[in-house]
Amino acid sequence: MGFRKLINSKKLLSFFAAFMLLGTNLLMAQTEAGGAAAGQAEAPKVDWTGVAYYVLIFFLICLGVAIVGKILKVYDLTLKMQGKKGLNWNTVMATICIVFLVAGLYGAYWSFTEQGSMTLPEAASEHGVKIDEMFTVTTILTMIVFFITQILLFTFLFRYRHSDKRRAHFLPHNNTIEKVWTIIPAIVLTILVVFGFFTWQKIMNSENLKEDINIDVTGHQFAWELRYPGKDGVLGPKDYTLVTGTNNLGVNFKKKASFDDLRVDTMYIPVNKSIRLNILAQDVIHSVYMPYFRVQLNAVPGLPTFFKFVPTITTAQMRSKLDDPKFEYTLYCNKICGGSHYNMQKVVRVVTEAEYQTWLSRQKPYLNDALRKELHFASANEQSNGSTNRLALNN
Ligand SMILES: [Cu+2]
Repeated sequence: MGFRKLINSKKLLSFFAAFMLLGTNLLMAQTEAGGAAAGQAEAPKVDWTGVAYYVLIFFLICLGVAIVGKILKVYDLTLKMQGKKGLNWNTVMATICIVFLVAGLYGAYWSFTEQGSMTLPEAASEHGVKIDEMFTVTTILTMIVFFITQILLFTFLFRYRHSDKRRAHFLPHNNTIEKVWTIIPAIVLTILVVFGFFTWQKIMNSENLKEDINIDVTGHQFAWELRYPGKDGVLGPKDYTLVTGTNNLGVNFKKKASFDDLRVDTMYIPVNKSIRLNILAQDVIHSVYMPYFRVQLNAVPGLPTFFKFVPTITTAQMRSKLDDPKFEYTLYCNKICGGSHYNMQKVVRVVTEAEYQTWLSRQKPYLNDALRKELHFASANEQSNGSTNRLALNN
């Protein structure tokens, strides 16, 4: 069979489409099950023997359908040879439609129960709960429409199958029907969009408050750099022309606010406090993604963005909720930003205020000895003697 013939074959194409649909569904369900069994830390494994088994079942079902079709065809021919009327293929097709409806509705139910938990984990932030509510309302509404339309479509196909005794009614145009199916979806969609708009405005239109904890998150190929303000609570300014191997964020140390800034490895954040992430990128577009907090915002070079959120569940509480002592919140990059993109992960720990303060007091300043040397600053000893501002600004 030539290639052109192959891709023009409707049977082959529909077979392939059905196979891909079922295959991806099964693979996703298995990956999820594997991941749940292996725990969060290990990569989910795909059980290929299981997949082969399901592929075989799929082929057997197809074979079964083909055999039933052939038997019906032979039965039809036998009836005709005996001078009888033969099979009513319209009734056969209409019955298949009902079978398809029942199987399809069960498939939708199966997909929800097997893969529903894969959508998003429990929200661990204030605005996350609101986002989830919006998702739930939208899903419920669309599912109601889905079930009603599918049931009507296939039942009508069955009920009004061709019959020699009945004439079809020709309906060229009906304004009432047009109005109903234009106005009702328009109202529903407007309500959804308006509620979405208010929720979005509430999340994004957040004022900057003094008590916000400012954290600088800078993405570069391939890591996230975290910078916390020191005792003054203010992050020092940055300038890309100051970027060097040691000062890889380009912090401007001519400004006093920069002196006590801290460079940290793990993002510690206190529970129930407002966190402001200042999101930056140094090379290509990255994206800050923290699924548990429903936080995702692009990190665009030259275009600083920020996102404010309030974490509500500590890491310890989430560990006991999930019954997983190794659980960690994670900050990912979810833009495919290059070869080692997967490396862009940071552990995020939500802790109590007291734990946060203890951790903060142990962090090292960004301005380390190597940086002092590079910038020709006064030595570390002199610094601790109180000569903080005695700088040789000749860099
Ligand atoms: Cu990235």
